[in-house]
Amino acid sequence: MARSSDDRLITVQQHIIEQQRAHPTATGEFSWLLSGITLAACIIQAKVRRAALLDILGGAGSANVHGEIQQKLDVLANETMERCLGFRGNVGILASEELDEAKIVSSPTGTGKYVVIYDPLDGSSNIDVNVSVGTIFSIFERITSGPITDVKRDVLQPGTKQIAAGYVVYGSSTVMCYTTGNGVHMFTLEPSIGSFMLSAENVCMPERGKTYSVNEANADAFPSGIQKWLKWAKTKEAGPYTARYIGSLVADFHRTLLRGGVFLYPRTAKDPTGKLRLMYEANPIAFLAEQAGGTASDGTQSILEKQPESLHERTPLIVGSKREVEQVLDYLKRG
Ligand code: P6P
Repeated sequence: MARSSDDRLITVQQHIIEQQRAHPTATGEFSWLLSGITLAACIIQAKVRRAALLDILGGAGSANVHGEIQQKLDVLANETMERCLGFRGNVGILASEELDEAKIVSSPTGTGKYVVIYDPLDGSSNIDVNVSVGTIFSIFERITSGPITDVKRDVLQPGTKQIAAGYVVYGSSTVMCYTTGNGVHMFTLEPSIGSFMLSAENVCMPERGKTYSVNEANADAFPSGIQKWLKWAKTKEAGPYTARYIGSLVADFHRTLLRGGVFLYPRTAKDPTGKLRLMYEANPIAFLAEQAGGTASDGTQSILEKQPESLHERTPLIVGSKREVEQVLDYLKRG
């Protein structure tokens, strides 16, 4: 994994502009959009870090579209993302885990060409026990032009059409990881100046790992191929693997991206189509995984190839090093 040299103090904004140069057709307005996300991340992390002191832990007394109790920080993070992205002028549609429907962003300069779909604070149920949480985002260009009349057409695009994706993990440090289809790059927040500084460029996921990450409490409902792979992974012949499961997608994937191995959230008795959402969890994670040399599947097809039917649809997710994911898929094929 290439690392930035100490003498190259590069902020995420500088890096995005450099990335734009690699895309001759791109305009600076994409950098302007991504800087809205970094601003939101700075605001959210400041609240997450002091949550217990601000009386913003716990439930907000409301439920989201999935019937899940919204944490106060879910609502705050969602409002922050809307405020930071809604006035950039080039965002036409915002869609969030916390909003029932996608939202058309009206702007004085007409209708923005970008669609931003995000989970403002994934893993929020872990906040009260100080476990890492994260913000996940996926960016598309609208298919239609001019006034927005067909939101579904602009939003429900397959993951292969993403022009950028990333996450911010609020962990022992705050790290932003993004791709525009030209490699995966990581930036660590320097709190003293409020800037995300380049900390890892062109991140490559190891070909294989020694860790699997799954909530084995649900194992009885897993497809038999996955149960058999997990049984094999515990054998001496396999290595054996070690198990790591944080229960926060961004944290579990961040480790998988850096160390290799496989993260699995298969269908379960409670979530027969999988728990994780395609548009703002699986798709951005899959884009990053593939850009880093890994891969992501729902067990039968590539995550990025899936044609979404609805904004909040769920999917099984198997993501990580090529070797492990392909092995799991092979076990699934054999049943
Ligand atoms: P479980 C968090 O609630 C989340 O959506 C993901 O961040 C995480 O990977 C998953 O759910 C954990 O689910 O059922 O293992 O608690």
